[in-house]
Amino acid sequence: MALLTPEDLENIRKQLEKADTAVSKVTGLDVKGICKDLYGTSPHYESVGIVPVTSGNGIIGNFSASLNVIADYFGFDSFVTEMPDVSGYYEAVESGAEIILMADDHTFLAHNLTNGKIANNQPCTGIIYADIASRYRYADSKDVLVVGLGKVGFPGAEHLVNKGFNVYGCDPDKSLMKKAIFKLGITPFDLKTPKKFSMIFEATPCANTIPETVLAEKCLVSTPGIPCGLSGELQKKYNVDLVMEPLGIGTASMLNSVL
Ligand code: NAD
Ligand code: 2YG
Ligand code: MG
Repeated sequence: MALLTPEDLENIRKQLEKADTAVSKVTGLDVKGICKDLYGTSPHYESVGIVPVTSGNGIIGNFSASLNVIADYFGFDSFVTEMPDVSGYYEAVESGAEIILMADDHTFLAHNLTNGKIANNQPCTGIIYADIASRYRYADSKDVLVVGLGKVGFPGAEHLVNKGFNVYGCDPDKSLMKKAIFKLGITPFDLKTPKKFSMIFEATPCANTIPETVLAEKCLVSTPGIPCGLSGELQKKYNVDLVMEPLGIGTASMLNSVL
């Protein structure tokens, strides 16, 4: 799995504000409003304990500090423990955390200790970015393209199917394609087909995954993928509205889903 870098997370508050403004502009709701609609929840300063984790590739600079900024931005009352790992977990619980937020190289979770609910970042990220795509104000049909059907993309595609959209999907991984076709009923899409979309949800770890042929003039690309799958050149040429941000939107989705 591609891991975040400290550089990805520089000025996270600014990145988040910019993305939140973009979400409001293209959907009419900010990220908080979308979470409320998705999960029926609103934060009321619940205490969130953020535990740094040293296993595997270890601590990512700016990761815990960014989660602290993000949780506060969305209306939680968060803190980062001084100790990492098991000692940090103990410290968080002893300090009154209601929700634990922590990640190793494979799993980034939110666990609400008061109601037992637990969330995984990948599906929560897929669901909220797909939801944002589906709310595009200037959409000209119910067709939505999903590029990448992995751990983030698949649950996003599932969410779009459940919402009644016509979901077209692609992934070079044949077994994932099969699963999406048979379990979700998506329409397989070859990126070389000249069909234009006004809503695109992209969830791959690759650059330049979105070719010119699928971009309608004035469309939305909603993508958690790092690096961005849409080139700056194509964004300009097709007047594309872009929602992308490295950590905050997915974290908001996780935290709200466990309230
Ligand atoms: P994954 O490896 O499970 O899935 C990625 C999928 O993309 C794979 O199935 C792969 O075959 C497919 N893919 C690669 N190139 C493609 C192409 N050209 N066209 C179509 N499909 C292609 O990864 P994941 O866990 O789903 O994560 C996807 C991306 O989202 C990563 O960059 C990850 O770092 C990022 N992510 C971001 C956030 C956030 O908050 N912004 C949160 C979680 C994950
Ligand atoms: O506590 C720490 O600093 C580290 N153990 C955090 C490790 C996080 C690893 N995960 C990732 O980099 C991401 N792929 C998942 C985070 C979701 C936002 N992109
Ligand atoms: Mg995010």
